[in-house]
Amino acid sequence: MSFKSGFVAILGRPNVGKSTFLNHVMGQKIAIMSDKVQTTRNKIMGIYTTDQEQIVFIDTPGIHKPKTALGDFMVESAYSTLREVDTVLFMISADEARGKGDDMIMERLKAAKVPVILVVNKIDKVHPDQLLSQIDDYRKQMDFKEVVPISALQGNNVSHLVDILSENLEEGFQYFPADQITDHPERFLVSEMIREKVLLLTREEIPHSVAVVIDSMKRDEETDKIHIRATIMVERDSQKGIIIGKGGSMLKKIGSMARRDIELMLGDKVFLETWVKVKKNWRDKKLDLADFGYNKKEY
Ligand SMILES: Nc1nc2c(ncn2[C@@H]2O[C@H](COP(=O)(O)OP(=O)(O)OP(=O)(O)O)[C@@H](O)[C@H]2O)c(=O)[nH]1
Ligand SMILES: [Mg+2]
Repeated sequence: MSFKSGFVAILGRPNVGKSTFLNHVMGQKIAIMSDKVQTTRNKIMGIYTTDQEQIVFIDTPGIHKPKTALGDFMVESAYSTLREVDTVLFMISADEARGKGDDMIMERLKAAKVPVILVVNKIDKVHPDQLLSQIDDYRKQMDFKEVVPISALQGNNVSHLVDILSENLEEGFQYFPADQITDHPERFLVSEMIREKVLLLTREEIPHSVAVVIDSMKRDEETDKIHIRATIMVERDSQKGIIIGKGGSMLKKIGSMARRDIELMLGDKVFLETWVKVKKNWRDKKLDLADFGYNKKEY
């Protein structure tokens, strides 16, 4: 049998569960997840390979009305996938009614003329009757190739969705080696895991104001551990105080939680050192954005 492959983008509003879905399919954490909106900031590939096929999933930042240059970057990078993929998974949340944001996304999807599968996620949160009326409502808005209800968190119907994608793949190359799971370097995943812990442990504007930069990452021959130095960037002095916490307690917590995840990912012992720095309004400064990995060249 010949090899099949294809590119699939996962698009939708923030917080609907796009990254949770990607991680479930991949069986490991590639994209960080949180209960805050706008968690994902870059396109992230999850490369799913079997003997007969390769599906390249592209997780994207949640589409929202941008208020900063970072927001512009995020939304544009999400939409840029429309030029690169064979199929779009348009993900919505079963417990949220259709809103203006969803309508706007559907307008863009219609214009892109790419096959779209409506994925209704978080079905564990609603009664089946509510699900049916929501699907009815969406079907009236545009023509979907398929409609698939899932729970990315519990895994319900996720493999069925992957089967549907498999059936629709065309003959094609194996674009990436079978053991490659993502397009980002380890350093990116490490910085994201640190940012995930900040998202988990802080509230309000802090999650949005934080970027993480890896200053260095190398094996220390003496201790035989990977020594990582990372800087957590914030936008204001007050935020720096919160991230450091009383007597450094918050930073310690962020560091030890992140270290555990990083060790799991790298399969190695890690020594993680973190600093906190203020970069005023970095989310609106093009140069800072590029420095922190939010570079237009990325899409
Ligand atoms: N109950 C329930 N919660 C879910 C499900 N899928 C995701 N979640 C939760 O929804 C929240 C958002 O998940 P993410 O995967 O970060 O969402 P996202 O769409 O990638 O969000 P952005 O990156 O901000 O666009 C997290 O708290 C998840 O645990 C699901 O199937 N059921
Ligand atoms: Mg995400």
